[in-house]
Amino acid sequence: MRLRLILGDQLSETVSSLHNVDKINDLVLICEVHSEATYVKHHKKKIAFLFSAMRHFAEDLLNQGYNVLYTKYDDEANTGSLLGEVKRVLNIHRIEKIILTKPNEYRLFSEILKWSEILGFPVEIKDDDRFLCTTEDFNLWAKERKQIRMEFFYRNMRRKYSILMDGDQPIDGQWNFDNDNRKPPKAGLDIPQTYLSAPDLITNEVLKVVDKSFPDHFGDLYPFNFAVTREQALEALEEFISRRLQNFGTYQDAMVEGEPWMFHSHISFYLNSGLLNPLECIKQAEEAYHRGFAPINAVEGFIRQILGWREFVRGVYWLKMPEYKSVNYLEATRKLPSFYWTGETEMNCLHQCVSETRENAYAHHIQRLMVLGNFVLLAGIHPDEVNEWYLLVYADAYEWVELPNVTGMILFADGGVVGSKPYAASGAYINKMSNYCKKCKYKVSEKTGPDACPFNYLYWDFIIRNEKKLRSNPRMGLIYKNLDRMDHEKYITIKSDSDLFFNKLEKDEKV
Ligand code: FAD
Ligand code: DLZ
Ligand code: SF4
Repeated sequence: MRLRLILGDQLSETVSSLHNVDKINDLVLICEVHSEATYVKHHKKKIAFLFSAMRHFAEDLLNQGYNVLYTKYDDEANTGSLLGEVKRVLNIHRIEKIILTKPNEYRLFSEILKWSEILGFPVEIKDDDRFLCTTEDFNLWAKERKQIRMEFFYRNMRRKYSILMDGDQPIDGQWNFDNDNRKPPKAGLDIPQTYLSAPDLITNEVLKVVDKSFPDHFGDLYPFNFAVTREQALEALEEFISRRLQNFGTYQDAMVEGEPWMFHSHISFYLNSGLLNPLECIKQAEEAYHRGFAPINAVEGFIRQILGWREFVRGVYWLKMPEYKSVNYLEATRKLPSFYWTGETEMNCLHQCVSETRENAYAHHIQRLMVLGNFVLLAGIHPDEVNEWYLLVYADAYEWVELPNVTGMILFADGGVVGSKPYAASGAYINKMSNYCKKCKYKVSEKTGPDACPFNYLYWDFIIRNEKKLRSNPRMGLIYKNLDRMDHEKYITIKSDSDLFFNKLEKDEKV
């Protein structure tokens, strides 16, 4: 009898830990445990989503004749840790071997590597083949290059999987159609509602447990409408393809007050937990293009996120860990302001994005990157503080995907592994891509002074503060030329406005 342990983000029947399973004799173990639910104080919706999806997945396996052992969070005998639960099974059943798929976080992977010695038992860790690029292939690809760039990795992946290809050339003659994408929102945009699923009995039971057991965790638990089964996740994907994909590219970077979902797919929760697999999402989008249902700029843009970015950041994570967790290239030191938890700030863009994050355990990419991310970059918040926040507030967050996006993409703390330059921007970018500034106390058109948009002076303060590290970056040359041309008085005002702002942050005064 072999014990097949399945983790909360491994909810795929095709997961490698179930390969060659003997349904009658093998035992499948799935457990809700305190250690995984609290290694950071995950958003309540994230815990509810995973517990409910785990329970539904276990039920599905049971119905198919698997031998499933399931530990509920509030079971009296629950030891609270994965190792404790495995020990409990070993004490009762005659197990020859433990089999599991490699955890997607270094933290848990390194713990489990010790299990065999602790337990005196064989533990087989299989690769996670739900990804489209193995870590070995990624490492080989990276080793051959002085600099790794997503765009070239993505082209290889397009070729490898023959996605949107015409022989060995990209369909429609281009790899990338971003020139047609990323338009500002226009008034009166008709944005479809995201997929909503009504909680069933299992989900309602989970919601009660989460409500009772995690009162001090961030976020609103209700309303809860996530998909929690593979069938529902497939419906969510189908809804995206039929209702939002057409506009995905055009409005990929647009932000509208009160519209948290825009034309994005909202499938990251399902992809990262295993309810959906990446290739089926890519194929469905590709098929929509071939049917003439969605334009190439939308389909290519969407596919690039999954075949390109998602696989790329996972590759970077395993290539660079564990050192990657402690890099701080720009030597940022500040604490995360309290308004990242409360939403209480006069800066309307941040108020909107934090509030939506609290309500939905979701924010779309450009909110994460250019509002929430831009601010922590410009303000010089320490990477540990920022990483912890991003890891706990989003229902799709696991370190393998969160860390490279935060440390690499938004903070430039890796000195240029993920991105070639920091994504720093002034208020003008947010004003162009959203309607947030219209209702803001600050004036985006003012560069300095008490009414000026803080992003405007903080942007230059960031450029000045990090001159030693960034001036030699060829992609920053123009910006430093502009700094050289800046008149002295403006330079001094930028510094004093920024100091004033940072003083307020330090004293936790409302900004
Ligand atoms: P869509 O915009 O519809 O994109 C489709 C899919 O592409 C996503 O579901 C996701 O699987 C993939 N994708 C898109 N961009 C990225 C990216 N940069 N990296 C990896 N995959 C990507 N994504 C997570 O899944 N988990 C995280 O913890 C996470 N943290 C992030 C932190 C920051 C600071 C930033 C800038 C981005 C982060 N992302 C993360 C990437 C991206 O923002 C989310 O994947 C996306 O917003 C999820 O919403 P969606 O499913 O509607 O995505
Ligand atoms: C995120 C999470 C949570 C909240 N709870 C559990 C759990 O109770 N049991 C479990 O097996 N997994 C859980 N997970 C997912 C794990 O944290 C995830 O498998 C690792 O972080 C590796 O990615
Ligand atoms: Fe954000 Fe500045 Fe616009 Fe206010 S004015 S919403 S702070 S970008």
